Amino acid sequence: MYNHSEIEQKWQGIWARDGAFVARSSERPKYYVLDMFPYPSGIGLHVGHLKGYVASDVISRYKRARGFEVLHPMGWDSFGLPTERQAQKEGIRPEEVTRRNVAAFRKQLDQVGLSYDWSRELATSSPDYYRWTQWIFSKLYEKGLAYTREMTVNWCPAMQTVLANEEVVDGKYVETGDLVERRTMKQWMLRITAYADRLLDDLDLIDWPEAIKRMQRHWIGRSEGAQITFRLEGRQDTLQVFTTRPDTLFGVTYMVIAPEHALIDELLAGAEGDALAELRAYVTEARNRSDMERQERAGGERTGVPTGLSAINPATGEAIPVWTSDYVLGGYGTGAVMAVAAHDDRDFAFAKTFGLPMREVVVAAEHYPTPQLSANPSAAFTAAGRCIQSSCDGVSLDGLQTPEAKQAIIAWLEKTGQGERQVNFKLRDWLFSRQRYWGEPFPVLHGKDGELRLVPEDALPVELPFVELSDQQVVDTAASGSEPVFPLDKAPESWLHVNLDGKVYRRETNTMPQWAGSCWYYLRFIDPHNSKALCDPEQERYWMPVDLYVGGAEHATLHLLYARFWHKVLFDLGLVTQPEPFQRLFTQGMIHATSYRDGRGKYYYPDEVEPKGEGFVTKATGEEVTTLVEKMSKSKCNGVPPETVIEKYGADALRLYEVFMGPVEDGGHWDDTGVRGTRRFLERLWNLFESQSDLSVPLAKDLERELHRTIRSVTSDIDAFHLNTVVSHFMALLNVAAREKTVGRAFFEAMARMLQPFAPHFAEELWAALGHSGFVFQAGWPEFDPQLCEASTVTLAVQVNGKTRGTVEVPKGADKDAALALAMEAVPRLKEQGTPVKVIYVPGRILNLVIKGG
Ligand code: ANZ
Repeated sequence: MYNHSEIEQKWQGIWARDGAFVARSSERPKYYVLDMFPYPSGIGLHVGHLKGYVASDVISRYKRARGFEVLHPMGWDSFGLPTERQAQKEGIRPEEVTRRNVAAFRKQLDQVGLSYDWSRELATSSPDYYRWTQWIFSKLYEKGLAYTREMTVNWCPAMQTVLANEEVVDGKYVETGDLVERRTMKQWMLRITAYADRLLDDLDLIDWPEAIKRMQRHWIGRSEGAQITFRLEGRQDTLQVFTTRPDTLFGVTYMVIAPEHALIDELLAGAEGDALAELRAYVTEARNRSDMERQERAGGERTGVPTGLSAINPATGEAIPVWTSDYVLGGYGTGAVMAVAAHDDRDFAFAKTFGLPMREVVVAAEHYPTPQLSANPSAAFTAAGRCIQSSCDGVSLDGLQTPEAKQAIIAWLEKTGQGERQVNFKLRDWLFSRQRYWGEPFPVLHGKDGELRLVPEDALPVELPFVELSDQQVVDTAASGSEPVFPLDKAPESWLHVNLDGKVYRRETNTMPQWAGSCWYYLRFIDPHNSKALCDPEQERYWMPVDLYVGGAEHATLHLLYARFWHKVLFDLGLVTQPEPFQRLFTQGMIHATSYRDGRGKYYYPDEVEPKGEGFVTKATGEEVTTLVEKMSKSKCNGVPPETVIEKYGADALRLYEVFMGPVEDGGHWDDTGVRGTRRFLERLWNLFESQSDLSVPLAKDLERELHRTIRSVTSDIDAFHLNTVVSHFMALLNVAAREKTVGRAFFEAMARMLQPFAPHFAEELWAALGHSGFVFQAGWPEFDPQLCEASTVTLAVQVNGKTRGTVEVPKGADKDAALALAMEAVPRLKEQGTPVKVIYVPGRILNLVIKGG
């Protein structure tokens, strides 16, 4: 009987005792497999989280068996808001919450038999680690890539912190529904935009899913166009716009500026009484909406008001009105657009709403030169085409195709000093400060005179000071007009004030966002205990880049872009030798599971419901519940904790099921009966082994062939990352073996070696039972013999005058005469019928004989 608990605990103990998975740089080729390290939350892991961890472990173990030096580390992304909230709720310190959650996560992971090198464990919240996060920040600052700026930010009074744009919908914090205000505050920014081009171009160097690359390209959002200057009527200053369609300049009939535009502040400041009351009211309201919301609304109803200003179209000399509307974003381009209602959807909708004029200046190439112009078009023509109505004294675009027209007008604008070619990016600089306690302090000092200076390198880390739990919240003093007081503002004086070179400085009291620690952890894993450098250059050369990075697709733009940015900065500093950190990326799909919900939206655990009729009812009240298939999560009561599965079926059965369920990138549907299936497979294999009395027998031909074929397909499937099909190959092979009376050791040895990445405890136990000392993962990967994979004979159907009379085994590649001779011998009473007058032979399939009177 296969006793999984005993066997699994035994091998986990031995692996740990022997440091079996400790990685060392050597002469051998390396392979670095990295999981996105978890945030140790209080909720713990469910089986859905394990899918990626199991997949990366399979690859790590496989690569070790193939002779690679494998680095497969694990650690904790342990700074962050949820821990802080948990600490507040329970009245214990965040350090304590972190310790507890890390211990719980570690226990969960250990039970799964993952082959991590725990000697390299790290946590982003430990001073040894964040010392180097601060050090990298210092380098960013020295290079001018970190700066402070007054910013309009999303301030959530309930959470007492600034939120990212992505976290705000309809003016509320998505997680809690709390109202969010727009506020101006001084913030730390990182100049990621300086790397926009390289972040875009270098995507070509890496082997990532196309979908993720596309998201990054979109996020970076490079667009080519022109900046054009419009004179303002009766004023000295001008209005700059960024446009991707300078070829439509003759079609500009009005202008729109963002409610944040500096011109508006100027107008309002100069207005007497309530002269511009309507404008003032509009911009006050619009500025309180986040960019996200404003872009989403762009599809719907238009709002806006005229500013009273007029601009001059540089091509036509016409005076056109300047409006303000929230569809123009303050932070993109110049915060102003030249509106071409006939050729831009947003401008079209705006013009329709407010009855503004349109002028068509581009037509589809097939309608040129005899376009059908309509005074009242029903939609904007946004495609490329050819220009019409686009001539003035200095330049004519008429008849030109869109790309040529763009070049021509830019050349004219540049010649006349009215504009220039320009590339713009959607990417914004990264808002890098948070007003929280549980994060990295900035290594920055402020002098009374406004001097800003870095904490000297030998004084790093700047440790997070002790602040009473009750003081770890922001005190919002906005009502009284003063700045809010951050948690670190309440640190002891001895921390807050620093005497340096005879001058007194006050420490920066913002903290870094949670993204900071995860920007470079893959480098620290290479050399985690180095106290002189963030990692040793020689180790870096050996281990980098990460060969395989596995994690959730939700990190497509933020973490994966931030980490690439820091890496490139380190590259420019000569601290790393690779331009990109993660050579190959694999994203894991979500695991779904059945959930049960009643009419009021309350969820039930599977053991709280029972089947009735077609559906399910609650055991407690008999009320009907709806069954749904949803993403596995604690809140839906459908999260399956790994420990219950492991206790019942074992970690190996769980691991096999995790990969069997579906392709890593697709996720899959969790179903308990599936684990029972993989468990039964292991039991059958074990029982087959135990039932053998003599392992020295050679393998039956069929089994030998199937074994070699299995090794071949398992090897190529793992190489292609098709892990789910591997388990089916194992099962099919076992079925063939089970048909034999005796099965020799060659089968079990190959099975142990192939199963090792998937069901490692089982494989070690089998390997030891076969009399081997040493680990199976060190025994190498089984080889297949291509010749043994091939069947040596084929079966032909033998027909006489079209009727099947029997079959014959012939060697593969037998010619017509050989096949005929063999058929004559094999098929009863064929010889007696005489020589065929005709023989039709389809190799591998049919031998048809035409026999007179047959
Ligand atoms: C005139 C025009 C005519 C435009 C036309 C488009 C089509 P990307 O960079 O691809 O997003 N735009 C510029 N700044 C803006 C801002 N701050 N807020 C909202 N919209 C802005 O597109 C750039 C285009 O978006 C620019 O080209 C501008 O409209 C608009 F037939 O200018 B276009």
